Amino acid sequence: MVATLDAHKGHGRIPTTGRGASRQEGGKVHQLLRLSDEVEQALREGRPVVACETTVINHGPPYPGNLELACAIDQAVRDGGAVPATIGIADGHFVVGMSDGELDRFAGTKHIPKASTRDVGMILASGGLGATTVASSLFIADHAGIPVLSTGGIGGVHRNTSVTFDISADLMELTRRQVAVVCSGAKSILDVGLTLEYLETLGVPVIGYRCADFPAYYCTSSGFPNPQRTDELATLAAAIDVHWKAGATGSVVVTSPIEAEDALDSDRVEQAVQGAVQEAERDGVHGAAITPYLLKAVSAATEGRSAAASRAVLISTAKLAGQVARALADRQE
Ligand code: PSU
Ligand code: MN
Repeated sequence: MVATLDAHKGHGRIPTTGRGASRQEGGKVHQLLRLSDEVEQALREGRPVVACETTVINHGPPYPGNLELACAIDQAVRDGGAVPATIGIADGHFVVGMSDGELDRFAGTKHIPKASTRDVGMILASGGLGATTVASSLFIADHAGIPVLSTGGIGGVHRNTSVTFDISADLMELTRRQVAVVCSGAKSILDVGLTLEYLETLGVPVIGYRCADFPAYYCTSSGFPNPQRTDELATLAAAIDVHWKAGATGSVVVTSPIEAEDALDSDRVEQAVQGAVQEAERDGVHGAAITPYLLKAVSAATEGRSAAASRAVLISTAKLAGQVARALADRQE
């Protein structure tokens, strides 16, 4: 059984911050949302919920490894103290919170289209499946009233962007939605320096939790510092909450690196990324296809070690996201 969102109106997350503007637009989007009973109930009771994307599952490790990964991410959110809400598009709806059967469908169906924000209308209308990116998951989480999203690494400014103009929609969506995004920095395939510059331009706070450096997904450091840092969960939750209470309309990025023993060597990853970028150019890969292509190429070049690192990152950020969601919920009591 799934619940529609009507019961959720006016409930759930922190009403004082006024986020989820679309909920005031006649509630039309609510008809498109399909929340699991567990997620709907948790939101109604003001309990912590964490949104998770599905691109990382469908375009991640081969089945059934990706199903096992999705379940491990869910469990990590629970270990952190929150209810996991895996997001995807199916049967003309935004699915928010998946049953085991739905997770299996998203993991086991080959090549579900990667759905960024601009794609959601076509995919909803088609009635087919869509694997949500950070951008579209933010869009949907915000509509559903979920204040925290967990991912491995956000998208950002791609390398060679002066030629390709390729800047992930994840960055723009961070300015439109009020969600705390817990991640291990940005993907190493990107230009991390330019990504940080762009986040500054967009007014998106980037706060390192117990880390000085902005991480680079599989690596503990990108070589760039986090613009801000705190080592206290309560301070982190306060910073996020007050950012919104002050009237800021965008998201907050929280970074936490992969554990040192799971991390890959930065020089080795950089070498692999440079090789992969050249291969992508040679093969004429660009647009939405570039991120999955580069991640796969790096995985091959590191003899699959990046797959294990990616798993470790996703699990550690999911656990912290659960803790952040709980700390945010505690502030509303
Ligand atoms: N993990 C993968 N493949 C992907 C992504 C993650 O194995 O494509 C994603 C994330 O969902 C992220 C998105 O939000 O790529 C960014 O892609 P782009 O640069 O096309 O905006
Ligand atoms: Mn792009």
